[in-house]
Amino acid sequence: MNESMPLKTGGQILVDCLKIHGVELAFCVPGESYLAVLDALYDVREQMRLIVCRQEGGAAFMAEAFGKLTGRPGICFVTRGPGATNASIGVHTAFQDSSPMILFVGQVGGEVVEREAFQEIDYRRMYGQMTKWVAQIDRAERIPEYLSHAFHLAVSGRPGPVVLSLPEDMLTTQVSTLETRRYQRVKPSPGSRDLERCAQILQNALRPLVILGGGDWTAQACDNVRAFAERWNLPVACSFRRQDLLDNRHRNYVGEIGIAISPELKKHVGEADVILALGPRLGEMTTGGYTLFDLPRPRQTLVHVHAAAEELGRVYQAELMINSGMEEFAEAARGLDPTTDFTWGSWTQLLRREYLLSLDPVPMPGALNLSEAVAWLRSRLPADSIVTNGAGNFSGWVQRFYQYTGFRTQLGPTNGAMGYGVPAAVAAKLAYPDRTVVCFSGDGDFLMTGQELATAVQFGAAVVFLVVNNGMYGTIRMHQERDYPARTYGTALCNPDFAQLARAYGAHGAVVEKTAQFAPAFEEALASGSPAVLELRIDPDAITTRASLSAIRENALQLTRS
Ligand SMILES: Cc1ncc(C[n+]2csc(CCOP(=O)(O)OP(=O)(O)O)c2C)c(N)n1
Ligand SMILES: [Mg+2]
Repeated sequence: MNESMPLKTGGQILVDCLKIHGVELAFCVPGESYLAVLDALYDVREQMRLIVCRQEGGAAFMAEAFGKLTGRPGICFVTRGPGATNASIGVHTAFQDSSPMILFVGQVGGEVVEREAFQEIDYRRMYGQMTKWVAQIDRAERIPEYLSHAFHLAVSGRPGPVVLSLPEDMLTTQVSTLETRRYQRVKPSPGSRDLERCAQILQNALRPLVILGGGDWTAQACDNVRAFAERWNLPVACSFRRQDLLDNRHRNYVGEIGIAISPELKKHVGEADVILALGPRLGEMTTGGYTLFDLPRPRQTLVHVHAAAEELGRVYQAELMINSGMEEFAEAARGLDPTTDFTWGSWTQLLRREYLLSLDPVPMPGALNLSEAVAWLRSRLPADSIVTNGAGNFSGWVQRFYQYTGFRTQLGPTNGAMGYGVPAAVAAKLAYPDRTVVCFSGDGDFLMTGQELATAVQFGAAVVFLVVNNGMYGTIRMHQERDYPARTYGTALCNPDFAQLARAYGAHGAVVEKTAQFAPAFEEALASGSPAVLELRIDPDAITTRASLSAIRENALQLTRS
């Protein structure tokens, strides 16, 4: 039964609602526009930890990473105009990565609204295309209703971000409200006829391939999919930066279908006769820029399962489309039994064998070989470690040579947002202090959010940050050499001394220049018990795991000559 509550400020009501919805951790950069919320957070400081960050981009990335990691909406508070614009990168990431998140933004009071008052922005227009919902709470007594809708929306269907704008006068008004209940996760389940069809399509397959992806997963769903893959002996690939949906050490895991898909796996995708896509949108990164599968009807029999009905049939017209939550589908799939023996045992084995071969370290220009360093980490890191990365070519080394060990051991931006790795790692360490957290950044990437090292030090988030330094925005340089060879421009970087920079923040810092130095330097970083930065100085020629920069340039020059 609803009960009327005593008089409280809008700020207090909002924080009461966060408590009811189970929020224990929130990220912010403060602003005078939401002082009333900060004041209410002061009262619950023992139950709800507030992490104060150095830039709203960092705070929003942390909230996104928390949402991605836990499946519960990551909470972020930022101030008006400049705060909101800084935070937008995290919101965009949550949108493209399908991560539940709620961003609260301060707003000018009703008495001055629409005058372009100080720092005023209409958030509905600003955030319209990168959120599931943007709204402004104009009446404090309706805060519980808005928050209930925000939490439900953030996790429903395809999870994603919600932005709620908080006019200053609304936050200080005293009102009484009705009680609210905690949100629930509500998802569609697959119908029995769909499941039968799915089993039938699989049963008739010669060379099936499963692709796991998207953002609606839980540990339980991953475990059920593992059992399903084992029962049917299916080869399982993961989409771009979703490599942790099946333990890569599992005999059915066969690699990543992302921008750096192995040439062998790419060939096998073309040879497959049935594709069972569980969760991915089948977006640009998972389809090699919409070239891996024929448009709009792939040659392969496509079964597409997605939590959002609106993603089904959007680009690819599947033979069978199933609108289901991943947990619901995975549980049902675990119960599917093959009726006769299937014939693709050697196909699964072949794909697995090729994946294992792709893990062997490769030669690399320079004295520090990243494939060797990552191969060492693979055997050194505890199985529940979380490995984060930002965007840039450096991420190719960890994504190829590391073996992610299961659900949410990887945090990477599928929208390619530079600067993601550092704040994501800080959020992961704060959410799971007992797990080892390692962050891979590039030199360009690190300095986009490196100021959150201060947050890591302030809140004791002992992450090991690896900065792969090649003195350039390497990815762009690579594209430059491909398209405009030998005309390097706007991509070179003059970097600080990263180890000294780390020490200035109060973190541990060291430089690694040779492969043999990596293991002892990593052990020392870990043993420091504090946030630690290892600058990994690599040869700029080592641009990808498969080609050198000079070879790319030479190739392009030859093409222009011929
Ligand atoms: C926020 C943001 N800005 C710009 C880009 C475009 N971009 C993609 S990769 C890249 C360079 C990355 O440089 P670095 O971190 O040094 O990694 P490297 O490619 O050198 O390994 C740039 C500028 C982006 N993806 N995200
Ligand atoms: Mg670089």
